[in-house]
Amino acid sequence: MKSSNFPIKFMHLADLHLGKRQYNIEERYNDYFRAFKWILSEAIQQNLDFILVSGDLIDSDQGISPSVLRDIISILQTFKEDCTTILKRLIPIICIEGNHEDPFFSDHTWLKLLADLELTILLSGEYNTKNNSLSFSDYTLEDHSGGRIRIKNVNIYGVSYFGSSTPELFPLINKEIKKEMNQFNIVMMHFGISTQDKRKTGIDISRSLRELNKSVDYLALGHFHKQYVLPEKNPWIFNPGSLENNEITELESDRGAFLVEIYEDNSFKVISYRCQNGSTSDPLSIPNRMFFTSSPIDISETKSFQEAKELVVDRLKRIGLLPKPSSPIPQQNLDVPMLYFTLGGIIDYSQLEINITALRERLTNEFNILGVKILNKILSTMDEDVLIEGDLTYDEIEKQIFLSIIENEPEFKLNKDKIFDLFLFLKKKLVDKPQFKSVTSYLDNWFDSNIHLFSSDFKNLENKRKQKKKTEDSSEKGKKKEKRKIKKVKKKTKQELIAPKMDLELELDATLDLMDILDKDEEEGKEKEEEVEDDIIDDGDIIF
Ligand SMILES: [Mn+2]
Repeated sequence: MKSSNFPIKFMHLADLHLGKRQYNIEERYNDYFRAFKWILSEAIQQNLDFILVSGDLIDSDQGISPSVLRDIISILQTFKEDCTTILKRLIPIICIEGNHEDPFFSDHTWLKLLADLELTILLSGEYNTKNNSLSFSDYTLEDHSGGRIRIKNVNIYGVSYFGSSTPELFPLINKEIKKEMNQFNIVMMHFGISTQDKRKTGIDISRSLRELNKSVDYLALGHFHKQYVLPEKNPWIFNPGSLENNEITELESDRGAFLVEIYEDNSFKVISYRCQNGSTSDPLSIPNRMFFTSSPIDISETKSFQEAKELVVDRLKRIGLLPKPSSPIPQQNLDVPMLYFTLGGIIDYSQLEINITALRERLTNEFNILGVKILNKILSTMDEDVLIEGDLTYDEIEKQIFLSIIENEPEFKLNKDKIFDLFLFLKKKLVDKPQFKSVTSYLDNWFDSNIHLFSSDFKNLENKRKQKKKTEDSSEKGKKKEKRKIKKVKKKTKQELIAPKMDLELELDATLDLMDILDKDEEEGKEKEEEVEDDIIDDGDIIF
């Protein structure tokens, strides 16, 4: 081996969530692409050998539109062209599927499409249900699939998202991957380590996970949106964190990317890049959109909402939010901040006077901001049935409401945790762009595998429903009937194709997916949360 091969250099990224349009603001959509672009130009400057993306390259949870796909293709295409012009070679972008790429619900994902277009390489070790094994075939350009690729002295293995069944894979990976002389083994996976984020469901560091280190030099993780490296001594587990801020809590922790150099003796060095709140010229900082936050603003003392608006403006001025300049600063400038705060207090006038839209307009006119997200937690002495006690978060309120519905149903009450998870899942799948097909098949499968939880009365009901569905299907006449038959056959074939993955999914409590809903941006898209919160306060009632 020529020594000029070393060091081998790569960058490890995860959770880019391209396509996300946070708070439904156009420039926030662009921000995720901007962060990726920054990385790609750094990749060329650093003369990398390859780039790893450990899941959630695309935020396709609710499906993506043609224009999002066009933008993703375009950024990858441009990168390819730039590499060819500047480096006279390509820097492969190696991906795995994360939970946001929805590998469970389709047999052809957006990532697979990008791989087919040879814009990325998609690795996925194949899980075999029959003999409970995981195999890594070499990636081929003929069918753009495989579980393993070799670049110089590095073997890269990819495993797509497996939710809470992930620990079952560790022994299987251990069996498959061998440590060979002068070879560096990387495994890409999409899961979080439980100790690293208390708000999310993670995987414990078990003995079988630790054993991986015998054959794996670098475990390239994604999923949790914060940066961490484990263990402290001789680390081999790496999670770079998200590349842009996906939710307000992400401001609390480091996020970014890793630059890794592998040397001839198989030792390696990791350099950490950190995302910055606003523009920066630090070479190891990735510029992100500036977020300007304030501690909760209490309007208890105000006599009208008009007065409250002025109090808010005054308060924000005092804590340093810049007024609108005479000549506007372009919104592409990352220092034009996104404003985020909670409005609280107990007012003596009616909730009906509260007009968040008017307040938002007032602030947008007054200050140099990209947009504003206001959490409305105002209570009024005029409204009698105040539902909210104490300082509950949106998630807690949602949980209370779901549980109160569930506890009203004796059948559900016995298994309220499972039903609660199901509710969250359904909510996630039904808001924004409902995916009815996947919801119905998920529900059918859910009941099939959870029917033991219910009483015999309920089982009978469910059987009757299925019978009815069958009879309805068979009573359809002529062409319709034929069409349906064909559809059913197609569906069945499709189900068989995705069956192994579905089986795994169904065994788990779906918590990993569900946690994502809880953490999902409250205002994403159509400011649902605000409406919901307003509903609670206005009517003491809420309907999803
Ligand atoms: Mn993610």
